[in-house]
Amino acid sequence: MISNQQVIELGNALLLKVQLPSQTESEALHALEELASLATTVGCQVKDQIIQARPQIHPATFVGKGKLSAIKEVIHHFDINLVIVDGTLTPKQGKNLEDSLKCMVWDRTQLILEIFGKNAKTHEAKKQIELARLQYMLPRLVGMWAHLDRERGGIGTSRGMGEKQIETDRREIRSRIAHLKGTIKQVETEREIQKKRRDDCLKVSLIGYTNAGKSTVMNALTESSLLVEDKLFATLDSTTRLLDEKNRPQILLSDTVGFIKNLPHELVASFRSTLEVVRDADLLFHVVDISALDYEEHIDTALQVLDELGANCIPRIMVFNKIDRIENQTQLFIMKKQYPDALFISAQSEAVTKLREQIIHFFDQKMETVKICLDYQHSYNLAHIYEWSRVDNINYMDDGIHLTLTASSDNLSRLRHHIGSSHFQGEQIS
Ligand SMILES: Nc1nc2c(ncn2[C@@H]2O[C@H](COP(=O)(O)OP(=O)(O)OP(=O)(O)O)[C@@H](O)[C@H]2O)c(=O)[nH]1
Ligand SMILES: [Mg+2]
Repeated sequence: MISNQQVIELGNALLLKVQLPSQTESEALHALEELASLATTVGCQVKDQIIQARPQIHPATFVGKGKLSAIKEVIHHFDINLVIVDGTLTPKQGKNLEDSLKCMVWDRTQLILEIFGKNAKTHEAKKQIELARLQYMLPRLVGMWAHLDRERGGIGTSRGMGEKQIETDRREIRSRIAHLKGTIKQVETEREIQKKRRDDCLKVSLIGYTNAGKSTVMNALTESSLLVEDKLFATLDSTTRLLDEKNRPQILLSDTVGFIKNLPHELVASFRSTLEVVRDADLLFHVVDISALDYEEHIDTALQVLDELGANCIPRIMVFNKIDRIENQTQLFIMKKQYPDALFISAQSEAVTKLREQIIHFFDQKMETVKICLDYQHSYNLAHIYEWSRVDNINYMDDGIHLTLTASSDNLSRLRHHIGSSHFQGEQIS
């Protein structure tokens, strides 16, 4: 029923951009570079790109009408199958462009949705993408079925087949959307239960622009083998692993979906639950690809997304990655001055393990060390003590078990509540 779910042969692509007066030429070129990376990720071969400087987006055809014939020539010359527009097309613009260019036209949103669709691995991610796609498609059905009416004598003469088909599709899509929302809600509830189980642990999330190297860092720190690719949106699900077997309380590290500027709002909504792990973190590692030309824009985008997620108050450590790609040592020196608290690493080198020490150090600073005396009657509480704190010293004396332990203030409150504050000797060591 839905043409968008068919496997589409993606061949030669042409990129199209309108440069508005608010944008410089180099900004426009950067935006097209990113669009080209997205297009390559989805499997297209980018043959050419066209930038048109205009005071505003044309309401009917996105680019100026006069530009269409030049675009048609390029389509013909390079045998283009797909035109990709940098921006969001209204349903009307999309339809008009396809009609005029006689070629498939996508906007940036559809391109990103396509990548997400290709890369989704888990059941949950697949449902989230399907939901985002259907929401995107709902107002665009008119364009998809118009050919049925054209074939049967044109729109407007009578209620055509296409129009009826649209109504059927709309109904089906709406009911599918409702079903998907229900399924996703259920997964969220399950996640909520898991979250409660993890409340005893300290949580660190790796966040940052897509392709910054988050999964590479995750693999190095947790000896995992998550997919790492020089492509955008290799990761679509959050993965959580134990950082260090021995550390108490336990520290969990999560890898998350990468951010991108102007993330389609359909996807922001769908991925809100996947990104819950970010909102729930005690510490964020903000990974930045230092070799990206527009890394500052990447930083801003990440900060905006954190803001939208309500995660901007969580302590954050900047991690500038891929320093092996920086030849100009002066640039590195200046950046270190500019970001004195940041870490500069190459996730592909051994030195990445220093991040683990940084994480442990960060939490250690927030820990308190206390002494307690547990009488033998209450020794069954030792299991909780070992689970929620780090036992620095333990002595079995005549009057009970003397312990020196270090834990976060949350876990200490929990222990006080659990085993009774009378066991705490009141002496706080640090
Ligand atoms: N030269 C260099 N390449 C790196 C480094 N870290 C990661 N990469 C490469 O950068 C690309 C992206 O790495 P990933 O770890 O997949 O990046 P990510 O942030 O998880 O990306 P998404 O999941 O797609 O958002 C891969 O080709 C990595 O091999 C590094 O320190 N130096
Ligand atoms: Mg990744």
